[in-house]
Amino acid sequence: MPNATWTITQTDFSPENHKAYEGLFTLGSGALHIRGALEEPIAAAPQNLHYWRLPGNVTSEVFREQRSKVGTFVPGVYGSHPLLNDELINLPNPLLIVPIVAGEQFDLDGSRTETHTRTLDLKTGLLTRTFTWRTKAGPDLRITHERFVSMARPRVLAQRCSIEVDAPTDLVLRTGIDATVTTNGFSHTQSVTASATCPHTSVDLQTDAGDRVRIDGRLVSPEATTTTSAPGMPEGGAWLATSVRLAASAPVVVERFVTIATSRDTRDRMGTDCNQAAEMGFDALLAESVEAWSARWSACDVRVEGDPHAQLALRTSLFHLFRAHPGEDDRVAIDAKGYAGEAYWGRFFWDTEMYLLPFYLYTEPARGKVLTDFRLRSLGGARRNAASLGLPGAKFAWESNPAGDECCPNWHYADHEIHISADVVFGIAHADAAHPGAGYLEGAAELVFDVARYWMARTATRSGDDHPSLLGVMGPDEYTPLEDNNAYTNALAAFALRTAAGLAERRGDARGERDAWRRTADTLPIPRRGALVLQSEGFDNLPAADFAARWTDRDRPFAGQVPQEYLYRTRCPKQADVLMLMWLFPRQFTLEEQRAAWDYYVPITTHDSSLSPAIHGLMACRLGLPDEAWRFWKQACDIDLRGGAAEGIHIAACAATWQMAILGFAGLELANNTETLTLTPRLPAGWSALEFPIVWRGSPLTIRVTRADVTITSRAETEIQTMIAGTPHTIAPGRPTTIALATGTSR
Ligand code: IFM
Repeated sequence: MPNATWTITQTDFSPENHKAYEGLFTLGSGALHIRGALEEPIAAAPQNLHYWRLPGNVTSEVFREQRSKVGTFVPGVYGSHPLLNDELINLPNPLLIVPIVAGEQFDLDGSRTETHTRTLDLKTGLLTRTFTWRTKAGPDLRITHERFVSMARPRVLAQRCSIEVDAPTDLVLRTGIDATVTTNGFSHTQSVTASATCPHTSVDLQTDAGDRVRIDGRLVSPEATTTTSAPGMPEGGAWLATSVRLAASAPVVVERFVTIATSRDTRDRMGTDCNQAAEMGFDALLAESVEAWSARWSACDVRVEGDPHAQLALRTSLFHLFRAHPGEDDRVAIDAKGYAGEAYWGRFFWDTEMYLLPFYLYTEPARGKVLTDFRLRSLGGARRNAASLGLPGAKFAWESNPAGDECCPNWHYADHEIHISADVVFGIAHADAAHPGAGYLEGAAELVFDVARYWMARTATRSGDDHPSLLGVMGPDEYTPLEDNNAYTNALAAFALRTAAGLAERRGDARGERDAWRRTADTLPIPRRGALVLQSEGFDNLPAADFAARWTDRDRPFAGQVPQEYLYRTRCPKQADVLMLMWLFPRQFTLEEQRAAWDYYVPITTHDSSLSPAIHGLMACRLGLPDEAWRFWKQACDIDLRGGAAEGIHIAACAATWQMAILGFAGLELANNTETLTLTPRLPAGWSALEFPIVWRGSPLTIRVTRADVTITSRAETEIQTMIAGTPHTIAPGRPTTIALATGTSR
């Protein structure tokens, strides 16, 4: 019986939900990601379609209706699309193991099956599929497929297929690599060579961006005849056909090992690992990979007692956060779909700093550093983006490719959603605060100064004003374009300017520039009406969107039910904007202001973005609104588990789920707001305990929060000062310290 808090099981196969499971069951290792497609093709869902995907409104984009979308992604391998700019390439599909009996090829749509089940074991990264195929020729085949992408050897995919029958049966297994897969309907293949020589298959391709990708497969199949030519072999790939005489109750087991190497790797890795993997075999590779997974789980697992669904939702998020991080490779970050789909073209957004980074900073700090190093590496692109607009300094891309170049094909986001440049600086400053002494800010001085120069050039003083403004911007609320003095953007830009000024001062740099940076930071306005912080100037003059009349189906995004034109001329924020600002800078706003913002923005916000509910949940925790916190947790925690993963994993929402548990329910304050480890627990009614490891300013700790107390076990070398539910405590290293929440006493 699988453990319900460690496994996701699918028994409900249907054309409607198949793509969502493909996304949810994506396996990966940081360096290779493979969607949870089936081992055999679905005839009704060809993967080689050519069509034009056009740049559309980002949220209400309607994706192509397709029963299945396979996906194989190697971070960093991008191609150039003539309309959409650079996109992550969906590489050839290496998964294929297709059973054929008496000429009938198994196809989940048309074949008769029984007890079809897939189970993803989150602890080990093993995906298992079992079913019985009732062939037209008569015999029933009991088939089990297992697969994993090795966390220990990140470019290795291992597969095992076991087949059992009750009566002797002749079976052909066609295995191989399909090199005809297109990305968003477009082929990025410049040239391709496919070859098969028993037991090897390989595809060697050159992308339109000049990268070389080599996929090698090796089959290990005892007691079988394998050939490279057999009737019906598909074109555009490398295939083997293995003929097996199945004897009753004597399962035949076939193993397959696939490696993917690219010209981004060092030369000696090209095409060598596959044989090594085959020599090790499935079980040994799995054992090694499970060990690597278990190290990740010990560093990060969050345990919820009293709520198995919340536990599963959190572990699902953690699973994808482990998988999606690129390891040591700082030439890339984590794309918006967590390398689990073609949506958002494999690009990097503000999601990196504001959603993903905190998780890594507080659990596996070296991985946090990879994300900030990525921005340092892509500074050249940010400078090109600024120069392309005739501006000095560095402007980070709203949708970045690995080189940092703006790839968003929609001008209103690309040119105007400029808060990203300040978000990048915020992320680096946050890392600096979370890991003092690690030199994050000093190491990023060039970046921080160039971003400040960009902000200085981007501000303007209107005639009649005595202060600078940021005009014509899009804040996090992407349904209100071209705002003047968006509060979030101004506050973040001011933060970036102050950070630059402080850094210049610490380095002893000349005064001129830094004084100007500070002056501008101090005079950029935050629009207000009484206690209410306005999203932007005149925001409250817009008419409210008529939700009652126009948002008839509350289960679908508002943007799918009204034209973009309506979104743009009414008040209906897509996501947290002012509340996001308040979440990040609690000390800049009084509780009265935060409450006024909550009362004003919550009723008009659509939460069309998956990035929205968790931030609202965090604010609800801070404002002491447990019912609201719970309502937003329910919206946020299982977006992909609930069927949302068809186009990829909402990886920022995965990280936001972690944030809601740790920063919301356990009430940990971010290190950029306090040097003292501060916890204000507010466990949901159904949770009896929440336990998690964190690294607090370099010190590894385990924190356990129950309804009655907080226990901190420190593995630090020195004492740690804490503030638990408003009472100060000193935590000594070594033994657990328990603080009673009612009395504030510790033992
Ligand atoms: O970065 C987000 C944005 O805030 C809302 N639309 C989707 C983007 C990618 O996740």
